[in-house]
Amino acid sequence: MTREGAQVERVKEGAYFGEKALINASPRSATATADSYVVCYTLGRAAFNELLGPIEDVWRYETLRRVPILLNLSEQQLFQLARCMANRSFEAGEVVFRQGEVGQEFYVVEEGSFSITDQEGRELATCGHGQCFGELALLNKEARAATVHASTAAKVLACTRADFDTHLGSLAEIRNMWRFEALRKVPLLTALTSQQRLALCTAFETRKMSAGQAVIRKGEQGDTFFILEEGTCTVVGDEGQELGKLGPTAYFGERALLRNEPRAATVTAASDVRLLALGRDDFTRLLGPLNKLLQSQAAAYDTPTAKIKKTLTIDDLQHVAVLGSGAFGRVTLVCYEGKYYALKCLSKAHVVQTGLQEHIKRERLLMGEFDSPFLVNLVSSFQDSHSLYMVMELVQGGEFFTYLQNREAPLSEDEARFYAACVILGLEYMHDRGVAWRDLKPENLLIDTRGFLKITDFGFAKKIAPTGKTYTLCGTPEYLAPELVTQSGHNKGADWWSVGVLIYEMVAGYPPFYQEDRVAMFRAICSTEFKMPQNFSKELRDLIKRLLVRATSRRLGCMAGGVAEVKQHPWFKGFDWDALAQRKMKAPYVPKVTGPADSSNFEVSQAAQHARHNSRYISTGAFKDF
Ligand code: ISQ
Repeated sequence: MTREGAQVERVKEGAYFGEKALINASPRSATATADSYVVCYTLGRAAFNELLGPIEDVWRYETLRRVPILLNLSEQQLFQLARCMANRSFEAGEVVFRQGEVGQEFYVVEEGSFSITDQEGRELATCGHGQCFGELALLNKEARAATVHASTAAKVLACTRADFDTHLGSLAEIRNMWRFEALRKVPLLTALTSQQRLALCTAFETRKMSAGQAVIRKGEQGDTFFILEEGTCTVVGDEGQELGKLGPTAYFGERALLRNEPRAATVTAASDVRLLALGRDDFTRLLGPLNKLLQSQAAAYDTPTAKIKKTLTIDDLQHVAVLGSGAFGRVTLVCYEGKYYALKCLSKAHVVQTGLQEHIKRERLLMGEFDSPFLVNLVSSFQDSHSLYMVMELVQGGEFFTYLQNREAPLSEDEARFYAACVILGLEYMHDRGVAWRDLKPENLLIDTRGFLKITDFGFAKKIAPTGKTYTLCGTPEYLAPELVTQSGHNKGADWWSVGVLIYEMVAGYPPFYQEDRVAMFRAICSTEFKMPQNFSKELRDLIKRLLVRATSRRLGCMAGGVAEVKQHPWFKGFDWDALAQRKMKAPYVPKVTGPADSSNFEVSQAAQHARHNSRYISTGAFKDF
């Protein structure tokens, strides 16, 4: 497809085009030229209307069908909504509504993007195709909480409060539907059935708190369990020091309920927050099925991965063994108060020389926010005049890279599915928090003592607004997405490309675009078709074909269904995602670990490690000549 001679898109088998001119009754906005012999099916307006109804309604229905918060609506409700929604256009810069105004409409973005800002003009979020805004004022019968303006020329579908009520039932019901969707994202609740989650929606009460207010106080008797819906909270220690940050979907307060103990910590609102609160009776009644899980997680607070509260110095840690050394530091196994950890040590001089200050700062900040069984968690951090230190939970099974290298044959599809699923849950956790990882490769995956994978190394991870793009070149050549190679802007979608490369490599034994010559490899990533090995199943071929899609708008994981599109792909049919999330699954390989100080799975020659990391690592700004 070209516009004024420049290519705007390449359309392949299965794609459609030409709908815009039909919907808008406008001239064609681009020229479509066949690159090769092609066969197209065509449908005129009259036939379309006769068979499917007015194209405008069908088109709106198609947009609404992909809006996450409307996923629970029936087809009929969606069609009704599609019929009553009005098309609106906005010029770049035009304000849709301002903070404090009374809200009467909600909007679904069809084209372009919008910026959501606070009173001081700070951007809180952006909103693009398939996303919606303005619903909160309708749901909560409140004034608009922020100002929204179009950041590009944009089109939306708008729906009034009256239409909402008429076609979708009471707002209370919708609010629960919204909440039902939001609760799906809370990792703790993945084990609940939809029925149980629905019951929770009605039992939760919304509480709002202002920045600085204490939500729970250490020592108090606790009768409420909280899930953070919006904003951030800080866990505060005895001397007022920050022990951790909590973001949306984080929960707290369960320990006092489970153990009938006073609150173990103080949690204060770091920003204005909206919380879901559940009283003791409802907690026992509705979260009964999670009791075991909650008990074990509460117990886990006391295990080695619990944050170390004291500010450490290097002298507090006893050196045990070297686990690895990379381009800008080394990781050692250390002991502190009888427990074992991995210590990452980075030379300040080296960090400054290589200009990686920002990367390291970002890694430390993000790791401080993260807490997931599929990520290597940060326990403490400190610095001295020479070095920066990060104390992490110890993962003893070695690098996944070493495991793959030492095998005599590639993985079976069942084995690869397990490892891919661990990575997908780790990515889901990061993406839910607005973070793109951008450094997926087998070297950055560690095997824990039970055989599950954990993601490590967050130096390239970055917070990206949902529709935002970023342009830093980073990652490993074999795993680079084409939009990274061409530096045309990338977001979380680049991670889904890398998942495709990883799955391919696990089952084939080599990555899909591998070439000795790097420039040739980059060219291949951007332009060449790849071959699918004979032994790949039909489902695997389809999955890879959908992940290794050059256009991010059509790549699996990047569309409106998000990670669910990947998890629900036929290759994962029958895979028990809940069991994996709760780590109740048997791993295909369980490493040999003889005790808490055993470092033998990391015993790879140091020279080999150096060479490998150096060859795979690309620093910012390389390839200026490419
Ligand atoms: C072991 N455990 C946790 C993190 C690590 C990072 C690098 C190498 C080994 C590790």
